[in-house]
Amino acid sequence: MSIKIPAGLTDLLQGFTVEVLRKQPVDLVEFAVQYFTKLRASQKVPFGNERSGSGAFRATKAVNFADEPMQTDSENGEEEDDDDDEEFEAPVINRFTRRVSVCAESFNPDEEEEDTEPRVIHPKTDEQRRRLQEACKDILLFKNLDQEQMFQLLDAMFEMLVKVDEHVIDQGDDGDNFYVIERGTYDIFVNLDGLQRCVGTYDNRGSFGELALMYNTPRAATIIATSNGALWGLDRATFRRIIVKNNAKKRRLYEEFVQSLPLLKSLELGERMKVVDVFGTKIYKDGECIIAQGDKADCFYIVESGEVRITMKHKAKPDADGGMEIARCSRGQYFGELALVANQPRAASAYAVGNVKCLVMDVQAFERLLGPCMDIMKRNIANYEEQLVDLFGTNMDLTDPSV
Ligand code: 1OR
Ligand code: 1OR
Repeated sequence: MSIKIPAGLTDLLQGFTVEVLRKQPVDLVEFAVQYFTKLRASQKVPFGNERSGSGAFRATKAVNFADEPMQTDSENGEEEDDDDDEEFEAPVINRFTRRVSVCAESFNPDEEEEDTEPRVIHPKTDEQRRRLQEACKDILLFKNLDQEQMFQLLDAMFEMLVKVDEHVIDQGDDGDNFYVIERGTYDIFVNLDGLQRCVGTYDNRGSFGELALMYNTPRAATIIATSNGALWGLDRATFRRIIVKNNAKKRRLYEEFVQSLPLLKSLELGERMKVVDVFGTKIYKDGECIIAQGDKADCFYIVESGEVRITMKHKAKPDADGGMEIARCSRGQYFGELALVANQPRAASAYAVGNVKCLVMDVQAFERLLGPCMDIMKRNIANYEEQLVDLFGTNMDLTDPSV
């Protein structure tokens, strides 16, 4: 049997290999995604195009040495957009370049193939369904789903009791389920330089286990129960059919907006798209409290539309009724970072002025994804401290919880 090697393939792979050898990336798949995304964006052929011509890369879908359908999802998901007008297409990552154990299924979030798949249904009592709905009501990944998608998710979820010290997830394993916490506390451990470090906790709320399912990667952290607890599991196939498909839509909707955000300018395109994957949108009515001063913090906010009023009660001005207005945030601006960065209660309150829509991210995603944006945030926090002196005539440290 003879296999035709598409024109340009050797040069393409050679260029990529040289970059890998030069840069020695830790995460090869992520590096490949970034590399080929940039290559496509640049719309030019950097390797030996005088021989192969720019049209050569059209043939990349032929890099299929097997009869099975190709895996096209990736951390960046750009392949999900079928853009035939491109000069050349981003090469499809074939199954020989990926971890075999985690890419058994082929899935294109934009195809309607899910309707032929059998639905997973775990029957539940009314009481279980009520508890499940309560546990899911603040799950950010579920915020942008329509009613039918939500029904299907709830049908597919199953209850799991966990015992203290139980490993719900082990770093490096393949991803089987996504988990929503009904109750219990859980530690997050990550292997950093060969040492297991506790990098965070879940306290009776939230969810985990989405990354391995979204990106076909090994589990990125170990999750251990620190109390007896209860979780709701969602199988990988249903998660991908509903959430990953919805994320492809979210990326298209929000790509332009996240590109325009000054806060995210230190992130690569792929990293910005991961931000889109994990945020949920929340809508607030006029006057609604989004953040209350003194509360424990677990989310970060970016205003998509409307205006947010920030107010502060300060012991230097105890008579200011309901707090003094200290700032306003509008489209593209962020708030709620201070408590997460300084690990302290909310320093101020935030209220909707008219109808407001925010992109909301949980603290774990904030820490995992927004590290490169920390300089901008810290500069802003230093600014708050200066303003504090002007407004309240005090040089009190804003990170002091007694303020
Ligand atoms: P997963 O499918 O990879 C482990 O399985 C889960 O732990 C992961 O999805 C997330 O849902 C959750 N880095 C990676 N995964 C994390 C992190 C995290 N936190 C929670 N998970 N970091 C900690 C941020 C507080 C970054 C550590 C360097
Ligand atoms: P947070 O997590 O503490 C309240 O929740 C948020 O209000 C806070 O993060 C900031 O994102 C936002 N001082 C403190 N927080 C402020 C301020 C501010 N402005 C907005 N926030 N100052 C206003 C400076 C123009 C200084 C205080 C007088």
